[in-house]
Amino acid sequence: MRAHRRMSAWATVVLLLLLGGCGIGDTGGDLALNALDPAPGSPAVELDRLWDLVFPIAVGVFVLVQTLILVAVFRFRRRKDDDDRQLPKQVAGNTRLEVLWTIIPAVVLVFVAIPTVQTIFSQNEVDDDAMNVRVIAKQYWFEFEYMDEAQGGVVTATQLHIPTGREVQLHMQSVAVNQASSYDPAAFPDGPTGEVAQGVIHNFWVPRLAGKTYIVPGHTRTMKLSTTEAGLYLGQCAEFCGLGHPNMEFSVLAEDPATFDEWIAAQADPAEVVDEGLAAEGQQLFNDLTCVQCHAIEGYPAQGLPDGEVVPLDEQARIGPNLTHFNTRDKFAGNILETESDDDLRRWLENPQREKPGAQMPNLNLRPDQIDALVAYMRTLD
Ligand code: HEC
Ligand SMILES: [Cu+2]
Repeated sequence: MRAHRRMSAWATVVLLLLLGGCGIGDTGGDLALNALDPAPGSPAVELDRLWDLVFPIAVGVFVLVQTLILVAVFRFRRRKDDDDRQLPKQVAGNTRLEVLWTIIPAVVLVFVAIPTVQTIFSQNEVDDDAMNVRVIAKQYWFEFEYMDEAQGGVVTATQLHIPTGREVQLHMQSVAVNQASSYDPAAFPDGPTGEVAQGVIHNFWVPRLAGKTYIVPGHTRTMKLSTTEAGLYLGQCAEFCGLGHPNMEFSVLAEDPATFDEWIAAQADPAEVVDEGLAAEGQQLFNDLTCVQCHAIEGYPAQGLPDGEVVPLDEQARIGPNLTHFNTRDKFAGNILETESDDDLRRWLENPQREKPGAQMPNLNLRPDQIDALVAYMRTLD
């Protein structure tokens, strides 16, 4: 009786775990990190098709094998009246059986392997007119740099904009956060170098758009993204990369090409210089409190230069995100805080590690009045 009760307790636990799995994918509505709900026209569609083929086969094999094991265990178990000294009937060397159970799995494996290998290759086939974007994985956020002339070298963080209906080729690299303040592509040939201080391994994953790709230090890893459906697609670093890993999120915003071009044009504009008020104080503090040593703001009135002269973007610091158009991303600090919220921004400036454990921005022990001025200045960065 007691064994019976223990069995049902275990059965309940297993059932609850299984049912828990059913919730995954539904919890985030349309934005869920759900590889089984691929965006139309994305590489993830092919992966989903492969899943639809392989998963039922795998389940079939699993059920068949487990059933045969259970049948054998129960049918041939030791019975009370069994003679202990007598061996069971020996059946080794049945040629027909052995040929069958070699050929059938081989056929199943070949049937699965052909579309799998085809898919692996087609995942990396890119149109000639694909748009090229460099993805720089840092601890713990992603930087995106548009590489083609048409996009004018725009640099942004955490939210990658892509046009619908066009393939995007990502060139992904990992960089230690305190390195490469101004980024040098020549330092990244397609192979291990050992010369540049590298970052750690990250993994770029936007489940509804494409498979996972490791970003391995010292290499440039490529990956294809595309979709025909405008929308916001969530992404997550899928490899443990340090303390901030669970908060290393990002998003891909797919927009129709006209909207995308407008966005690019706006991103290429420098920030406006502020002349008066609290925001102007913040603009000055941005220099005095060392923010400029880690963050770029295109058009920022640099100290010590003749009036009206600015430091070009590619000579500015790239340790933290480019803040030139900070207000245009919906979230910041690795997609965990709301850009719109003054409260979130204040809390970030007060103590970055409290908001995002492991964050590589130091706590600068800012006074509340300094934070007021900095927030006022940040709000001009549209
Ligand atoms: C030592 C380098 C360093 C200094 C100095 C620094 N930051 Fe940062 N900052 C970072 C890094 C790195 C991040 C990214 C952290 C993350 O998301 O994990 C960041 C993130 C931010 C963000 C969020 C940006 C985004 O889009 O995610 C803001 C805003 C910001 N810093 C403002 C400031 C201000 C204002 C100052 C000066 C008071 C400052 N930072 C000083 C390194 C620095
Ligand atoms: Cu990571």
